[in-house]
Amino acid sequence: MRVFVLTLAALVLAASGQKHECERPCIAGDTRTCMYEFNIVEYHTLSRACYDCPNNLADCKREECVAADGVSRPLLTVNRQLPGPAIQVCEGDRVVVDVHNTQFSDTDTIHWHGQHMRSHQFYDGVPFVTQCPIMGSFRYDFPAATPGTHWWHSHSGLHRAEGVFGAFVVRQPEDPLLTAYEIDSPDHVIVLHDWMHKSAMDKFLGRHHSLLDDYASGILVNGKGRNSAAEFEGVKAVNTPLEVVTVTPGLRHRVRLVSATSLNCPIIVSVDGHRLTIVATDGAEIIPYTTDSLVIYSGERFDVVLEADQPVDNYWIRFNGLIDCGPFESVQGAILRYEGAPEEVPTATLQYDPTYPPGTVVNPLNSVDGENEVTMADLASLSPSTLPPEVDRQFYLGFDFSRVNNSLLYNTDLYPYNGVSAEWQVNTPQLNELNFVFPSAPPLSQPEGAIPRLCRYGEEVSSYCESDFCSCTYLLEVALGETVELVLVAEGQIGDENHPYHLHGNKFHVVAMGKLGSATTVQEVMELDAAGGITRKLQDAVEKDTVTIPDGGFTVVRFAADNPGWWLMHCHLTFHSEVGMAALLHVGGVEDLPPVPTGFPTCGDFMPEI
Ligand SMILES: *[C@@H]1O[C@H](CO)[C@@H](O)[C@H](O)[C@H]1NC(C)=O
Ligand SMILES: [Cu+2]
Repeated sequence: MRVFVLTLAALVLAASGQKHECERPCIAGDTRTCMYEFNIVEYHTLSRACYDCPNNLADCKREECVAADGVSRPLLTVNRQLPGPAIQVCEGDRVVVDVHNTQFSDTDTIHWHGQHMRSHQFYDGVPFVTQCPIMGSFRYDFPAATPGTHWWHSHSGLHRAEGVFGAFVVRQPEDPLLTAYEIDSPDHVIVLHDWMHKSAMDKFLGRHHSLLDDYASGILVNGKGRNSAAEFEGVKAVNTPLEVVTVTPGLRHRVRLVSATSLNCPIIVSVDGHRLTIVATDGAEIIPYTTDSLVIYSGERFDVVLEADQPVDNYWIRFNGLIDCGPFESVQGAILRYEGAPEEVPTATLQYDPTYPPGTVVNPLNSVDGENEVTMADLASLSPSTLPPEVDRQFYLGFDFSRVNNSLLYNTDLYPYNGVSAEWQVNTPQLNELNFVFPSAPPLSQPEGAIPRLCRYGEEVSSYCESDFCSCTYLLEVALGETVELVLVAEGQIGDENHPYHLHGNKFHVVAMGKLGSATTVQEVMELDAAGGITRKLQDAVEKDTVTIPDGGFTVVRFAADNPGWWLMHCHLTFHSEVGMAALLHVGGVEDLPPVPTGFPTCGDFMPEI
């Protein structure tokens, strides 16, 4: 069995042309140093690299041609690719990525979403938290320690939304899921992205100054797809290439899904004529669960096994977007092509459908106990675990929009929130009624520097408020080794939005998920909890690093804070996290950390006395 798998994987590798030497079948004892060059470059879709694309489809597939969905727009890329280069390595490999920033005036950092950077805290890639933003070049150097399906992305401003992201897969020589599939091809990694037909900065500023919506114009699958918003835009969609996933009849294939969405675009994933067996999420194995569809939120990953047990043909893999992907009916298709099927598009129609396909749905949007609905708190981890009944520390974190005089948007003297008409009022995403501000120097690598606007969980913050708008570097402090529980509440007082929560440096167990109504408050959830109304799943709870919080409800997560450092936690929607729906988890002290690497760049304010 084992030999069979390796041979197949080797064949797949050979068939797909030039690959990085580290993209290989994993064998115990064979660990390597894997080097990558990431040039961050400002770029454009349909550039001269595309020659006569989209008129000539073959031209769209040329190297450095970013065809996307055939709409012309500026973007930011790594190596003129969308998505950027995939890193596919084996557990224990040393990953060295040289990031060269060639932007005219912007800086960058890259976060390795899913790697916990244990003993390599300095490479987590959060500007002003773990490092200074990169001006020139920076070498990331860390072991591929957490196996599974992960991804990397820019953590600076809106750069992820502009195109700086890619897959990061860590395979294992002894895969605990080995009996669940026959094929695990590097080509079966699917990175999903919501796509705008303007630069993300245009959209962000337009939205924040009430001049534009914040809706997506479509979904791309590994950077490919057709323009599903053409009708809304009054144009004719051009013919751009679709992603093709080729499968071998009769075999089971491990397909790795990554959501790199930036707006709030939960995506329903389903495959015509096939069910999906979920075997892992965010790199952690689960007891396989077979479903008809699943919903994937920004930052999440799902590994699914797809059995090619249907007649040889072409089938749609469907991606239907919700919330911000709803108004312009964002739908995308990839072709599931059986070997031997004609090189054609499936005959079934592909049109937007925001309802779940018949049968079960895993990870449904803003619902926890509907019929045929299975949440992350319902599934079970493949590796058994029993959590202690008590925790050392508990934090309540409320996510919501607030009607406040956010100083980025309003001027209390000239145009306060309540002084403009309703259509000019925009609400501010906040965490515990605060907006997170980054320190001016990274506390991890410059521990001697003070954090100017530091505020701690549970402490008075009024000194950081102007009018009704409060902003500070919000800190949750825990001692090394303490067990922590986070009660994440999506209050939902305004709108019907969920928030995908992401914690750096750790996985957590999803021990409860619930919904109180279309809106709730932290207070209400606390009372429910005090009355014994929130049962924790302490046995075999699924481990994740990104999880949705249902609107008007809560998600409870637990973990052992055994990784010292400064870890950002935030809503994974770019437009929310970038205005401060975030906080910092500080675990342990400076004595628990490795020494700052020699020559590590420094930064900070320059404000001499006068
Ligand atoms: C905003 O500022 C104005 C002017 O100071 C004040 O009247 C108002 O209460 C504040 N808050 C909101 C939500 O408008
Ligand atoms: Cu959010």
